Amino acid sequence: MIKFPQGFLYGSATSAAQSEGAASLDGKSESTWDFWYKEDPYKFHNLIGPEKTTDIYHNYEKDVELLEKTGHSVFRTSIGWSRLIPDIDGGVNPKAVKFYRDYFSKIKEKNITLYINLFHFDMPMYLMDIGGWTNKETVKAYVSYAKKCFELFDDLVDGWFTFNEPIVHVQCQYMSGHHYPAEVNPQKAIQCAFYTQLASASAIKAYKVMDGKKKIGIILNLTPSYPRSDNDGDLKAAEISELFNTASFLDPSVKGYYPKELVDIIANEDLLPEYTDQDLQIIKENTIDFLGVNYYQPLRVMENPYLYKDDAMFSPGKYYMGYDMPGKRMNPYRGWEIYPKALYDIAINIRDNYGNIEWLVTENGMGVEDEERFRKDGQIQDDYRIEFFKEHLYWLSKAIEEGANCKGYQVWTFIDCWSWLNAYKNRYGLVELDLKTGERRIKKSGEWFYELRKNNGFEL
Ligand code: BGP
Repeated sequence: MIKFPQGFLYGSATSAAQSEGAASLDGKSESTWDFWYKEDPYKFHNLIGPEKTTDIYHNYEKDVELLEKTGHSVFRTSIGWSRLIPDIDGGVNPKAVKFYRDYFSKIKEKNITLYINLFHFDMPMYLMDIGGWTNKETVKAYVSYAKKCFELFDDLVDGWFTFNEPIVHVQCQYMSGHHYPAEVNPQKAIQCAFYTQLASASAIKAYKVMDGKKKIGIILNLTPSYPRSDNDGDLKAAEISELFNTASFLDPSVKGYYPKELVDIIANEDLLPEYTDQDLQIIKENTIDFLGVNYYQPLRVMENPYLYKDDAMFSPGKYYMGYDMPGKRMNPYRGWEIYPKALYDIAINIRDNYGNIEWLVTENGMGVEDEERFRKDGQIQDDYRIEFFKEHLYWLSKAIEEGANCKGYQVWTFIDCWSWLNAYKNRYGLVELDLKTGERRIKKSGEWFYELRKNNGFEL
């Protein structure tokens, strides 16, 4: 039997844009996703956009009952910035306040720990129009939005997160084309990363100035970089990949400063962002109280064996390349490697190199296509998902036994939700969503999760 410490939290996470629906109702203005879908619907799987998503907006009363039925003791969602503050003038939308207060109160009535995240990839379009995270004005707007959230909802919230996976909006907006404005521009990517970090630290500062008493942190997707071999070139590649993919947000968030080796690389490439000494001071003085870790897949890397043209556009690929390891275990639907032991490695890294700061798993899960084929007697028998959870929990429990300061485990996700460009292609939920009728049905994994929480552990 694998057991967890007393008080260990079990639950799931979602985000506003992926679960609420009602994207153009009750005063909400467009986010980048609403705008992009209107401009280019063919980018989205089966042409399904963010308008409806799971429609928690209209169903939250019943959905909160399902949180209880699937054993949740913790839940995380985000606030839709363009729902709460629909305009650049900064005025609050009273209908949004009512919705979030009702929704959050319902969760609290069930005695569920509630973590609220302020930014999960859904930038208001009125701020994207001025450059989004590449413009310092957005940092100012974000801090004023964060303060409003603290004033309006702090009494209902048990912990705050400033951002979800900030490296994703950096890479996807300005390197890979997966998020609007889908540019390839390394200078903007670096500026976007820096202003995002500054925004996070500034929101923490604002919360402390308001004498906020709850924990405040950031959620990072930690993807350990494993080298192809023990050869120097591969080891160096893994080290640099860690700097870009892990330390870039983890170090300033936990330690208050960027690793010198990373700054040197960026300076060498002549790509340092605009910053002031005061900005660095804010980052230094406002580190996080606790950390959220999203984990899905590891990175496998090798040295780049090719010559890099002197005038080639910068890309971290100059310093390391992805390594397609033969025989790796895959989730073929999402195209992600499954490697549960990485969760142990992450935990040990946090324990040994980041002061063993308090943290919890804020996302872990398996997206599978066409789950209909696993239906038996009306219920989706997602045994593969239960196995996936068990294996990750096994490695997590081992790390906790060895002193890791992990306080909980949240899966992605509660009810099948909309996944950015993949829309509803891969399903992750403990609860099935019937896209045609909107009906919700608990999957086998949802029942298993209830037992997991009840027993504070599981039979291997
Ligand atoms: C994380 C995001 C989530 C969620 C999840 C699954 O990176 O924080 O928003 O979408 O990944 O990924 P996907 O939806 O792309 O399959």
